[in-house]
Amino acid sequence: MIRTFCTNKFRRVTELSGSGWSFSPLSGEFENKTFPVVVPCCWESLPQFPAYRGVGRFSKTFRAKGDVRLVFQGVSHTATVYVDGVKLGTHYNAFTPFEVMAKGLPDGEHLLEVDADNRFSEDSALHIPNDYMSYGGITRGVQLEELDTAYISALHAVPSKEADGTWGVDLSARVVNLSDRAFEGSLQVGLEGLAASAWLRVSASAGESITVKGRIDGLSPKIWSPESPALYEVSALLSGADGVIDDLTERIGFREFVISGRDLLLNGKKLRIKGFCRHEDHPMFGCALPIEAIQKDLEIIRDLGANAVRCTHYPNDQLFLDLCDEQGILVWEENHARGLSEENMRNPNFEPQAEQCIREMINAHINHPCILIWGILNECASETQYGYECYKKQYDLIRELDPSRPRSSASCKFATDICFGLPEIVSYNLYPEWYVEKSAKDWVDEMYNWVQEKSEGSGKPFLITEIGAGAIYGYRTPVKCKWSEEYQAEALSHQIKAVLERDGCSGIFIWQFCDARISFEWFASRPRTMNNKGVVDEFRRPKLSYEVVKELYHSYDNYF
Ligand code: ADA
Repeated sequence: MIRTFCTNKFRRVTELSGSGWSFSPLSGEFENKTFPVVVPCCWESLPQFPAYRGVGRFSKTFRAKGDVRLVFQGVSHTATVYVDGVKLGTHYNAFTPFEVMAKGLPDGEHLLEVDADNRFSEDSALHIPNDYMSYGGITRGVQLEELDTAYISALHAVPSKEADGTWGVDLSARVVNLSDRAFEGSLQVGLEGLAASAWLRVSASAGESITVKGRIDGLSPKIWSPESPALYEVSALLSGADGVIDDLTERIGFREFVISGRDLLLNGKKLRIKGFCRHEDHPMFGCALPIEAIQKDLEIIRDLGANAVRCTHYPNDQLFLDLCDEQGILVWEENHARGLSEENMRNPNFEPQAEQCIREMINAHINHPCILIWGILNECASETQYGYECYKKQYDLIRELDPSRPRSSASCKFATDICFGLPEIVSYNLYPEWYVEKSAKDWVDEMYNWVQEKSEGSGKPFLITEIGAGAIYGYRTPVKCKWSEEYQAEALSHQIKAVLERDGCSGIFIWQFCDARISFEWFASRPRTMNNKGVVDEFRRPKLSYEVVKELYHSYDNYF
């Protein structure tokens, strides 16, 4: 499963996720031995490869003919794709989708081979030993598309509210002409259930990709909100001289998310964010969670009284975002980065890889109404001038690609951060009563006041994007010392109250939803080679803090 709804009724699409794949490591004890696997697959979830760092080859045969597009939702972390032994393309970063084209395939059976590489090196500026795991494998869905002479490679539909209370949708479609002749045609874009459509002319020279834009106005749709997440399908039909040759359906929601002084207004109401930071991580699946496992996480998150999830620290699977759209769960999504120093950011691969991630994230996810905020560069070098230049470039890129959403970045640079003048929202990761021996109230107040009195973030909406404490599941002691479940429950109680009672603070994301695996090459002092700050453990077993968080979160409304 790639999406939770049907994206193509005309285009010939075959899902390649599922069985029929074989996996073979290209080095180590089992070199070139083959293992039957189901894709998506992290090889670390296979009994023989819990800690394999290297290149693994996934192979599968398929039947098709003509111009074939292979779309990968995620390969971790560097992919090289071959069809019938011919290299078609490569891609860096586990967390964004990419495609390769096999042109002019003869009718019949073909061999697809995908080499996934999860090694660390200077070539990889974002996947580095870290407080999360860089897995290996084809970690999200794969689909094969047999295309006609031209196709719609992206369809963006961004709603906006007019002064008179009606709504419009800005349309932008990318059309690729695969043929060696000019393409003349049209794009019919319809909004299901709203009896509205637009007709756009398409004219592309041989082999050209073009973007056509349009707008539909005067709409009176149902509004998307956490309480009532109304969704609408936007369907585009591409026609040439001989009729329809391609189609693509996307899904949107009509909601207004704006900033008013220090406040975040969702559909005109002052929003209170009560969230969790969540890694895509599971002991049975690695980062390749099936939709059933994702849904279980969302059911627990809703049971805890949360209304939001921060995708830490990378773009998430479309399936997760589709479910959040359908269930009214608010999302902060961010590009891939965690804790990069200025030295890390000076890796010549850093800026191109970080900017590619932003482009691919926004191109793939711009239509999701659940995404309220675009984040960048979690806890990177926002205290240095070099870091400031990188932050500015990335904020500017987000503004260019999607002017409809506010931007922010989770900082741990406390009173040395020099980047708060750049984003619309100021965000801090604070760990009072864990890393910082101060009371939650004192530390939250101290940083809030510093921002208002000494930074360029004064008067902007203020979020706590991480706060929490560690607990080893099952470690209980009347001593209530750190790592005990009792200590975590007490610390979170202080932290949640300190944040949600802080005047001027618009919300909180607890670090973190569940315990998650870390790179074994990283922080040796992490017990169990895990980040143990989950409110549930990696198997989603609740810790003592679960009921404390649940009672507190439910006691605060979604709106001030
Ligand atoms: C940082 C970081 C998180 C996690 C957390 C922790 O805030 O952003 O990824 O590492 O610290 O558990 O210490």
